[in-house]
Order: sequence, then structure tokens, then C-alpha cells
Amino acid sequence: MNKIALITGATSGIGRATAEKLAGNGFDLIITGRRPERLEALAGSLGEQGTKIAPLCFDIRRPEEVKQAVASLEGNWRNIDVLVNNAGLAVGISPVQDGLIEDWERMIDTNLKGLLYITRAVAPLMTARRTGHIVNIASIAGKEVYPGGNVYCATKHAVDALSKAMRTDLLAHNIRVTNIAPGMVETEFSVVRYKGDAEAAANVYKGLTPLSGEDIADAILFAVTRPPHVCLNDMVIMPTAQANSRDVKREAEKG
Ligand code: NDP
Ligand code: 8X3
Repeated sequence: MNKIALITGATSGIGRATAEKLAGNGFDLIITGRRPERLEALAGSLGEQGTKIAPLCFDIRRPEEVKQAVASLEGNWRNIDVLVNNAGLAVGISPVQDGLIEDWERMIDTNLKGLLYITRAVAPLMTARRTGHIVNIASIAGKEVYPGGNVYCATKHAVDALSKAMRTDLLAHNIRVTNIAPGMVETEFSVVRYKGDAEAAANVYKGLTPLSGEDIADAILFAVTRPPHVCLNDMVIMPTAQANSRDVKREAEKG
């Protein structure tokens, strides 16, 4: 029987690449996000390739929606082997003294509270079976801070802490927890952070080769296909052109 992975935020970027990668490696998938047309399109294309897919459309910031979505899973779909806690975002890049409270709330509600809501719904299904693997997508922003990163960095530091805390709490239940901390990955992330300003978003990656969603999906696949006695606790994955949050090597534009 195929393993089942639930991936949050599968409508774009790292989550979508992970869905494609795991589907190509024999997983059945529960894919989630707020954009139903994208979920249906992904379910259609992966379904055509023979993957069993259950799309669940909900806003991860709403605890009742999260609870109901997981409760709606029937039969074998409840036997979730892998939970990829990926849904998340940065909004704004203002210094703390100028920050918008609504941006802070979106980040805290999505990256921290949303991750907790879905984990609270799925972890008991894993502990009941004494097997499971939770992969938390944190960030280099969960290891370091940078100008204007303030609340986003705080949410990702919290994810980093929760990965350690979950590993401790779930130890007795045979559940693995892997924390993944990427540097720059070119996805819709910067378009969301800059509130639709495509030029500002493109400038983030100017003059360097960033990671792709597929690079992170490769690491996730590696982590979740280790033998049962092996847990990759923490993976920091950077573009070669990025040493840390602040040191980035950019090539001058030609011509
Ligand atoms: P994208 O913007 O491309 O994807 C974000 C995903 O999160 C989308 O599928 C989106 O789905 C989902 N999402 C956002 N808000 C909600 C919500 N309220 N409810 C449900 N789903 C939601 O960005 P990335 O792929 O880059 O980001 C994925 C994760 O990786 C995030 O946690 C991010 O912080 C982290 N990360 C990203 C890095 C980067 O440089 N890109 C580096 C390090 C970490 P929808 O809009 O359909 O709801
Ligand atoms: C996304 C990477 O450096 O913009 O988590 O915080 S960064």
C-alpha cells in the first residue's frame, strides 16, 4: 500500500513541487490550500499520472475549518504517514517601528497558529498508529534575523522551537520530526511579501541563482524515505550564492 502524505500549501512553490515529487515516488497525497482552482488542477494532473489525490480547501488560520477538513477524511485517508507543514508567508519588510499590525497577524496566524492547528488535528492520527513523520518548513529566518524580518523571523524561530518540542513530545510515540530551513527559494513568496509588486519581488533574486521549490522537495523526499530508525532532525539548505541571511553574492548584470 502506498504511503500517504498531507502537504499544506500545495497550490504553489515548495508545496506544489513537493506534491509533484512525492507523487512521482509512489505517495498518495492529501493536498491543501485556499485556491480551489489550483488544487483541482494539481489533483487532475497528478491523478492522470496514477496518484490517488484528496484535495482539501481551507484557510489554515481558521481552527474550525482545519479540524473539519481533517475530520472529513475517510477510510485509509486517515492513515497519514507524512505531514508536511509548509503553508506560510511573509508580508511586508518594514522595520518594527513602522510595521503594520495586520501584516504581523497574518504571519503569526498562518505560520505559527495554522501550523499548530493542523498538527493538532493530524498528530493524534499518527500517535494512534505509532508511526508518522512531521516535516516542518521553517527557514533560515528561523535561525537568524535580518533588517525588516522581525515578525516573519519570530514566526520561523517559533517553528524551529516547535520542531524540537514536537520531537520531544512525540518521542514516546515513534513519530519523527524534521525541521527544514531554506534560504532564498524563488516561488510566489516574494510577490506575496511585496504585496504584488513583481519588480520588487524579482529584485530579491537578481544576479544570483536561488533555490527552486524542487530543490527543497528533493530534501523532503530524502528525509521521508530514510529507514524507520533514522530521523533527519534539521536541514539548513542555502543557494551557493547565499552564505546566511545577510551575505549574498550577486553577479553584475551583463551589457
Ligand atoms: P508560496 O507563496 O509560493 O506558497 C505558499 C503556500 O502557502 C501556498 O500554497 C498558499 O496557498 C499557502 N498558504 C498561505 N497562506 C495560507 C492560508 N492562510 N491557508 C492555507 N494555505 C495558505 O511560497 P513558498 O513555497 O516559498 O513558501 C512555502 C513555505 O516555505 C512557507 O512556510 C515559507 O515561509 C517557507 N520558506 C520559503 C522560502 C523562500 O525563500 N521562498 C525560504 C524559507 C522558507 P493558498 O494561497 O492557495 O492558500
Ligand atoms: C524565506 C527566506 O531570507 O526571505 O524564509 O527570510 S528569507
